[in-house]
Amino acid sequence: MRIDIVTLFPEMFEGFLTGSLLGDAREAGILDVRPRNLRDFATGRHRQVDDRPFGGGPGMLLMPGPVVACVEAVQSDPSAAAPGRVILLTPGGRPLDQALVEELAAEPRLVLVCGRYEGFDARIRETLGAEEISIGDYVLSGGEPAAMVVIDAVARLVPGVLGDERSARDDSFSGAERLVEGPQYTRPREFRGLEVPEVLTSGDHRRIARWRREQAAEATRRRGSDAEPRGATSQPDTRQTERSMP
Ligand code: 6GU
Repeated sequence: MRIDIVTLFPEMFEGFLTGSLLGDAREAGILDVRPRNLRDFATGRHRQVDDRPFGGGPGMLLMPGPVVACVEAVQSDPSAAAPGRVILLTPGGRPLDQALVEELAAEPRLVLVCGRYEGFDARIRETLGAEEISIGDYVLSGGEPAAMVVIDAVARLVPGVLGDERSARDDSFSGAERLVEGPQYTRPREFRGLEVPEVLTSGDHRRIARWRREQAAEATRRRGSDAEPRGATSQPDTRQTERSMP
């Protein structure tokens, strides 16, 4: 899988991409992740990439010229087979969930564009046929941490990236049931007076499987069923229904 990242801060990705999971996958040739510096596509004496919004308002917007030029340069790289699915990371985008992560993991190539300032000129999305993704209802100062979240979640579903394929399949939120995982324990058997539940050390695999299913169902109920936000079923919903994010 190939992932290109368009960003004003390529150095933010250095530690992330050389860390254990992604570093190993890149070395093994399973994942090819390439940050590209948007500033290289700025024009003019001041290497400008952002400007004030027409009509007034706070902050600065990424200009269409440099972003479109950078994405088009990245897409025309003959070493990549597909042009890639172009994704703008912005708080007003489609919320990321595991179903979307699974969809993205099936793509041969992604181009992730990190926003800065107040966002993107609207013609960027139009020109590139891009989609927009958000990682949650809060505002980050830039799309870079969101791109890392997307890459982490997607990469671990790419075959060969995780050592043990079963661990991705058994995760919370994967598969049809969307159960939250129940509690798990490792050594020691007793920690500060807290014992590992007897069933887990019993060696009775049917009992263990049943206990785990019950615990997962209970954890799912406590969280607010079906992977809804915490408390969504136990309290009247007073959150705003309109997305009021920038
Ligand atoms: Cl993708 N970008 C920014 N700037 N803030 C966010 C976000 C993205 N997702 C949630 N908040």
